[in-house]
Amino acid sequence: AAPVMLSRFRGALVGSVLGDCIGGEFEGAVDVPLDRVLQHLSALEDETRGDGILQYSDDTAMMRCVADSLLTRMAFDERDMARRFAKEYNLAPDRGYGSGVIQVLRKLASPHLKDVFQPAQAQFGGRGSFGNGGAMRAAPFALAFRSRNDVRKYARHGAMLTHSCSLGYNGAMLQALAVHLSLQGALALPKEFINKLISEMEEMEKDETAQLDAKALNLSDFPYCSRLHRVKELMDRNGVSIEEVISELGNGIAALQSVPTAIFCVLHCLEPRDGLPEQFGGLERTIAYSLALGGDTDTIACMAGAIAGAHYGIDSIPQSWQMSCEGVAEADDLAHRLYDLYCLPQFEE
Ligand code: R7I
Ligand code: MG
Ligand code: MG
Repeated sequence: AAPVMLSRFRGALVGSVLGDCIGGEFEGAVDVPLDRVLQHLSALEDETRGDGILQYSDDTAMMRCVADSLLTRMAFDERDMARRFAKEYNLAPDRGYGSGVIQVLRKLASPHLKDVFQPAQAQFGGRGSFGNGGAMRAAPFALAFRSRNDVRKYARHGAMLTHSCSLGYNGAMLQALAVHLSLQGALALPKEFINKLISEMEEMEKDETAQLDAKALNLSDFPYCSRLHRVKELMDRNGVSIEEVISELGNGIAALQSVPTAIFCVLHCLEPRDGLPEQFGGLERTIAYSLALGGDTDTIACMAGAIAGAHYGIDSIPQSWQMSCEGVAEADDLAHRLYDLYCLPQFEE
């Protein structure tokens, strides 16, 4: 039976934290043999290691700021969200933040700052960051807002607090929309799911700024659309190798090289796959597969975990995995509260 909505909400945020914590092991690794991934995952069943042994990184730290802000303000409030990012960074600066974004976070801490979007705009010679830091924390926007328009709009604004390049915030919108569709059960029809994402991104990438950024960065006109078309081709292909996925989609720290990749991981793992344990459910397969790609594993697994968790629900996540990761109980609590907010009629608008 399809999971109920609350279970999907919990699956999305817990799945995201799990991907971050479990994926941290291989972040930056070039070659990750599947054996090593499976070894790492089976070690999670060892109860003698202690609870919450795998720590979360900036991905989860910032996701929690997004959720806390939306819950406290019961709306998107850019100043409040910016303040939470800065405060969180100041309290725990060693969570593995991107080397550029820490400058933004320091500036956001200033009480004299008038425009909270300005520090992000000053990044990388004025174009802004195209890193995946906006996308990695985008899931709560899909849980807080019902209308697709709001999910789009606020996921974009939320990302722009640190990522003002269109490649950065469009990646965040794509991730939030993937979670939004998954919550609604759209992954039951994988082809339609990817087609919907492609048509969403066509609208976004028509935008003049997006076109200019793509040109300036020597990319094709519709960079996200073209990656999503590759995702679709790879879905149809039999026996696609890890090497092909990496060369077609990427596994890097840029949003363009990781958001479509995370979406592919979810789609590819809807079915059992050779090399992955038979007893694994879909969410376990998705996280295992994301890790095997190497590169930005914590973030790709975090984004894939959010989309997959929204599809399979909380009951698909092994207790031993939940016990092994820091911050699972807090993520589960945020999911419950976002669900209550989502159910409020006055927040629907
Ligand atoms: O995007 P961001 O928050 O980093 C997120 C990643 C995730 O993998 C986390 O798990 C964490 O490890 O970091 O941080 P940014 O500093 O904005 O971007 C990340 C990196 O992308 C930067 O440090 C740059 O190396 C690169 N980058 C760019 N390089 C050149 N020109 C991002 N934008 C640009 C650019 O415009
Ligand atoms: Mg990280
Ligand atoms: Mg990362």
